[in-house]
Amino acid sequence: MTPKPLDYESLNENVKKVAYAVRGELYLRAAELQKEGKKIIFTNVGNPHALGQKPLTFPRQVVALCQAPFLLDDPNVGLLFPADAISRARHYLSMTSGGLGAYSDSRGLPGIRKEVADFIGKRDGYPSDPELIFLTDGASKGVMQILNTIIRDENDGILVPVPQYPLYSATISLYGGSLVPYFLEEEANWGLDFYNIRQSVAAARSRGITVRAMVIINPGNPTGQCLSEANIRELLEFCFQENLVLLADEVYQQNIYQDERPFVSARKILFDMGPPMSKEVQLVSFHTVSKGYWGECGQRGGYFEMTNLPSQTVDEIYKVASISLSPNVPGQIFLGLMVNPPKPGDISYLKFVQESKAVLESLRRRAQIMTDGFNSCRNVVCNFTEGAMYSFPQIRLPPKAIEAARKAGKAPDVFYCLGLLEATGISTVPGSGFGQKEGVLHLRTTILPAEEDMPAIMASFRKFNDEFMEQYENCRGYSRM
Ligand code: DCS
Repeated sequence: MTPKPLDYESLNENVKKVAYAVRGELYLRAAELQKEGKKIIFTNVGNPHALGQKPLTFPRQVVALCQAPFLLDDPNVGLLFPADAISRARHYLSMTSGGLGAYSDSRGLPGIRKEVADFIGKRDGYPSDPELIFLTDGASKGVMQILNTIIRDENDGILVPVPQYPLYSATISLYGGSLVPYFLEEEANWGLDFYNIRQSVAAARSRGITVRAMVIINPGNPTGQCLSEANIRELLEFCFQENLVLLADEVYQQNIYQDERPFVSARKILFDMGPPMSKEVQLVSFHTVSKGYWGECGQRGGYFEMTNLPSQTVDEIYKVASISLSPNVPGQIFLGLMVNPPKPGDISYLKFVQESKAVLESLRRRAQIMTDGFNSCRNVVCNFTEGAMYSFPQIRLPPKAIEAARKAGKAPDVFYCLGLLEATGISTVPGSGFGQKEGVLHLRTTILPAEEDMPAIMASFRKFNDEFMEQYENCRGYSRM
């Protein structure tokens, strides 16, 4: 019988090929266990509010007023909302043509794109052009749109760090391109090794792949490293020499937990380098309201900024964005608030600073508790989470555990993570979901559980790990060569 168009066997093969581990087998099992009444600690997704982080007051006040503009006409509005929230809500509403219920321009509201440009200009010390900034439903949609614009067929290659956040591998599969991996060096704190990157490019070229773009995630997901300025400079030189567009995923730019390497954008370093590079290297940078001390994942606000792209290309990207009509408008307002928060002297300033600092300082302490906790466990080693929201410990499994996994028909890291989930309710993502060197096993957890729950979570992890190692350990050594 001829299959129908939406029968599984006749689907687009690219759709079937997509793998996205953050909501994969482990997540599905965790959801099942939760339904059966087991308490699950969802550390598989960087979703801060789901783990109890409270929203910042000021942005929610502004968006509440934008959503319910009749409150602005209520004589008691001043009793419920501070004057700066009221005036900011009026400011954003005046940018729309009909409030939050109306589509905006497909690139986003011009007034908010201007606020983003001001933020970038101030951050980098080089002015930014709002015409080259597009607002998106979270950074994901921007990344997908740019990859779609770059990938022509399976011979187009995208250099992606390994381990990587699977948005990249999944989207490259979906659009039918080729992922060209470059390994981050765990022993060098997940830094870049250009010898190895050049080898990856040469190997891809020998297979007939045209390498067209390079992705960096800084600070890293799942690896948590903050790249040094020197590393980024070298990376930009590499893109210049090899004619690659750099896709700079900088969504964790506020999440920094060490003082030696503050966040510096790829764009700033590119402009610092001056011509010819500053005029030649094509760069697209991504940011979001989902991370930082905002953690407003559900609002779906993000942007990308394009540097050195010709106007004809920008027009094509605009045309494709127009197919979806408009990014969601409340998300755009969150983005406006993120790039233009209360200033010293504003009524809401002190409260805003207090709330945002408390989130970041707690994340910094949690990063330390987690790293120390993992490093105190048998057969576990873990680099310090310098930034972002994750810990990515290496788990050295005894050969007997690997054998048991093989018998169970599971990858060894999946086997370990499933055991952890069943025993403790801690829902993690196996390292294989992000890519890892052959025979070296990891898991990823977020550092997001509430600080007061952290010691108990780490104790429960340690207990599981001790028992697991006890069960499978023998004298023949570990999985790592
Ligand atoms: N880029 C990176 C590196 C990310 O980690 C994420 C989300 C995104 C982009 C997309 O974010 P938004 O679309 O929400 O802006 N990180 C996922 C993760 O690893 N866990 O949770 C979400």
